Amino acid sequence: MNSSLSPQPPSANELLKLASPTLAGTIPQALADPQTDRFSDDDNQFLKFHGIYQEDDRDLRKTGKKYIMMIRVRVPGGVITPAQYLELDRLSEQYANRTLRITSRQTLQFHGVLKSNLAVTIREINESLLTTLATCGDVVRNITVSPSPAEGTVGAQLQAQAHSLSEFFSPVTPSYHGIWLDGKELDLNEDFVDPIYGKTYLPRKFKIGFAIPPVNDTDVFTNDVGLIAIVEDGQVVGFNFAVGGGMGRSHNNEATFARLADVVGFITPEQVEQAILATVTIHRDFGDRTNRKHARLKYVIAERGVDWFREELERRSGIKVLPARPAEFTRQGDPFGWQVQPDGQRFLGLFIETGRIKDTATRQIKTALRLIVEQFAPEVRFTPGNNLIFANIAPENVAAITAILKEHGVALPEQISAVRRASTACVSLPTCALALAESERVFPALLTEIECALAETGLANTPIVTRISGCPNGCSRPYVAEIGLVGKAPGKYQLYLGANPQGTRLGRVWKEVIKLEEVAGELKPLFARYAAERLDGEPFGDWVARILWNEQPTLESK
Ligand code: SRM
Ligand code: SF4
Repeated sequence: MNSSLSPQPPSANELLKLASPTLAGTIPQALADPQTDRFSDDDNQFLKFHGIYQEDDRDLRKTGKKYIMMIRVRVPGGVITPAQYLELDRLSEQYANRTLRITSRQTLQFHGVLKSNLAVTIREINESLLTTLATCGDVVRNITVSPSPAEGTVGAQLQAQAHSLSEFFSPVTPSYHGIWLDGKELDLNEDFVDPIYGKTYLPRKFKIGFAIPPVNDTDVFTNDVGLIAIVEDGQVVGFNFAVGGGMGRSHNNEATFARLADVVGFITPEQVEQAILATVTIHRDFGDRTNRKHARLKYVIAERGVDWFREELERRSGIKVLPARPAEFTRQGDPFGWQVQPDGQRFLGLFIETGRIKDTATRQIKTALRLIVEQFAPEVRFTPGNNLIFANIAPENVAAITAILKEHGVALPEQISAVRRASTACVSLPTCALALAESERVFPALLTEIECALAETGLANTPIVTRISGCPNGCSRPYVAEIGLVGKAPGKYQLYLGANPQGTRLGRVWKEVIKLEEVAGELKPLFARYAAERLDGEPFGDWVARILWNEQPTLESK
């Protein structure tokens, strides 16, 4: 099935990229036309490279399709300044649906931006020294890094490396600046060739993540390239280099599957850029350009093998990959509550339900966060668990910040159950065009039912990584959750069990179809057995793998 042998014609996206390698399409013309509230389907493909998705509110379809845009900001490593946070907050009020959505790759999304407000929003994002370029599309996406300020200099080293890689892999097309920032007449030169990506860019998206053992907070093995930091005497001496991870699959298509990255070997920090460049070009040259469902690097690795990949990487980069160093993960998950940084300052890990920063009648979290940033100017960090960290806070400000949160009805992490804190949901309805079932909107209530089932079986406050996605693309990474729900149809899900809490094992299908209202009832007897049969300290996912998988050896990781 590889591209070079395949008799299939290139996919429609490949022809589009070939025809407009600057990625401009006819976006400038559509933007200048006030008569239309939308872009053409072809331009929609180009918009993605600029960080924009054309969507509609699916709840309102019956009254006629009204187009709205989602904008994704690039935030390598998830860290922004207080001034940038306040500006993004302001833009969300002025041009979007008054919410900010923290994503599972540590970025921020605006939802509900009208076409008429698109250019001004993008321009003002750039004026705050952030960009939206390459947060979507067939290029290197936002790079994830362990967000905990407790990592000190090691964390800072990785942040710096992520920023430099993000620059290095940024497409050089002049169209982003031309369309959104300069408003200049564009030279839509069909001969334009990106120096890394070539004329047709990558066959598909490409994701890079860093993790610092023992915490796998970025789900490092779900990336196309995962870099596992090896730390000696408080310094990063190199990385175990892993390739070929990815979550996306399709229902009833066995040729598509979730996959964890394989560790290829050890490289030094100085070799990282060249090793990833070689990997990106391997994806560029060997990825499937005929079938977008088979186009991720993971399929190249699955079909050609790690040894082939290592040889190809060494040939292209001149790097001699050394044997992997010992590195062990003990858990996924974000840091919560007040904690001390290595420099003595404080940080606060806040739980943001489903990553959505918004005010409600009972909880004004958006206002509270704004007030805290205005008054105390903490650094703001977004986590891969869709949560938020305030960093670099003077110890004397802890009480005042805690008081602001309380005044606005924001629960502190210690008031939230362990299962809820370990849980994530993808965006799904109403904005996601690919959603088959609800996710973000139904998850809080489902978690309440799961909390009850845990309490009734004597397991109150047990941390079980639970994730839901509205379709098999797996944007919340449900296949590495101890309990994973994957949307199949309205109200119906696949139920996955048995991944481990450190994110190094995929779950297996326990129920091919389950209704949302049946999920807690299905889990409760399993919780009861787990409570009775678990070994000392054994997590739920490990008990499932030890007991249930042996009882039902037919269960498969699909
Ligand atoms: Fe995703 C597509 C949201 C992380 C796998 N994802 C989408 C789109 C853009 C739908 C679309 O193409 O029309 C969703 C936008 C909905 C909306 O209204 O906001 C969407 N993905 C998200 C976010 C916002 C989910 C979240 O709850 O945080 C995450 C944004 C991350 C970011 O800031 O860049 C997000 N998506 C992921 C992840 C997790 C990760 O990267 O760690 C995955 C699984 C890992 C992987 O890539 O394999 C993921 N998203 C997909 C896929 C399947 C790709 C595949 O290989 O098959 C799609 C569909 C596609 O690309 O065609 C997709
Ligand atoms: Fe949309 Fe599916 Fe991703 Fe959820 S998992 S945001 S439904 S593409």
